[in-house]
Amino acid sequence: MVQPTRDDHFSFGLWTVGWPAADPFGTATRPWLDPVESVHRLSDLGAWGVTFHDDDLIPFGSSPDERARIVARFRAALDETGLVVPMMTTNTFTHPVFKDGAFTSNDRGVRRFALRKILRNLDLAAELGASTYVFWGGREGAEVDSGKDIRAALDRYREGIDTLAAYVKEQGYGIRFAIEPKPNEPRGDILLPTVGHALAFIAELEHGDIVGVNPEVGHEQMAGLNYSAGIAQALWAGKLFHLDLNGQRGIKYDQDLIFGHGDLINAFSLVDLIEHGGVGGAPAYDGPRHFDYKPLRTEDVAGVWDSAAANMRTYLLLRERAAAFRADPEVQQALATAGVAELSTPTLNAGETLADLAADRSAFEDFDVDKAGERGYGFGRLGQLAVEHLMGAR
Ligand code: 3MF
Ligand code: MG
Ligand code: MG
Ligand code: MG
Repeated sequence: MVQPTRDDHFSFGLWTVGWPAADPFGTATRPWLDPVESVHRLSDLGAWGVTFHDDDLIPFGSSPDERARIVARFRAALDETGLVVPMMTTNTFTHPVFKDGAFTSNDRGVRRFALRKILRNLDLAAELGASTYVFWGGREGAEVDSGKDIRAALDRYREGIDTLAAYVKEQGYGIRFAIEPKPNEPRGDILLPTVGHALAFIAELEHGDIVGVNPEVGHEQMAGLNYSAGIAQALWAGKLFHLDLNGQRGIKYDQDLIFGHGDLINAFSLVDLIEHGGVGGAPAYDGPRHFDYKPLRTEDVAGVWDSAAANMRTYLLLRERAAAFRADPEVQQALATAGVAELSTPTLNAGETLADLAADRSAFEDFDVDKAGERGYGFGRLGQLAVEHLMGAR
């Protein structure tokens, strides 16, 4: 039951297990990891997919010949293992050329170069069968308010995304875009800092129909927000195209811990939501369960694979715990006491007008506000039941 299988749709970024663990204060603690080895190891662990930035696979500046050779070798590993590439993305943050952004660099030449870099990788994404293309704009932002015209930056962001989305439609690639919000790091302030900002931006796009979000646990929590609530709003908007699972402990730098190694209660509610939040308790999200974490800098190569397995194991354990929570009659009783299902009933009756409501004495004149104000919702009891299931105490 806690053994991952392909049906679980677990995927990992090449940059996660492949992180050599250089940080702003120290050099790498682990050797370069061959992406082909990552494909084999992830497959052996029961993962289903692998994702990557162009430069994770093909070093920046490779010649066309080198690029073709690297891609052919990678593709052979995919064929051998059966691993799929559900998502791809572009590195528009490492090279110094992107230090002021890609879509939103003040330097127009940089913006044009970025479009070309993304375009080339989009063609590869289509070739490899990726269905989602992620945009994380880590350098799209500023530290000095007067140095960036935010409205012009958003115009250029929109221009970039719309231009590429139109291209994907013309080519018939069937790829959807997913914007990954993050409040800060590496820029002091990043554009589209939260799920809410990204959804508002998407509403302004010409080709917003194929653009959704890729929310990351740690990124929302860095902004002090509730990740599973953000995921619920993305689902409500029909925009949850992908997600990045990991762990974060509070409002600080982006920790990229193993999934669950942060706010475990929120990880539980997230798994409960995506596995049981659909109609009749069906999954609310059927896309990849994608991990964007970093093996701790203290780990050796064996620790890398232990931590990769840990992400999947934690997810599966939470899925088991969430199923037990849903099946528990006491939980069902607590949900009823809290009136959770009642919120799905529209506030007005079918066909009822505001005039009808105004004429309904039971809604106002005869409504017992004191009694309604005395009601206990029992949310605390419900929360405790969740914690007890999470702890394996029930
Ligand atoms: C940074 C991230 C990114 C994105 C990736 C897009 C390097 O905090 O989370 O990882 O996830 O660029 O998929
Ligand atoms: Mg991140
Ligand atoms: Mg992170
Ligand atoms: Mg991420």
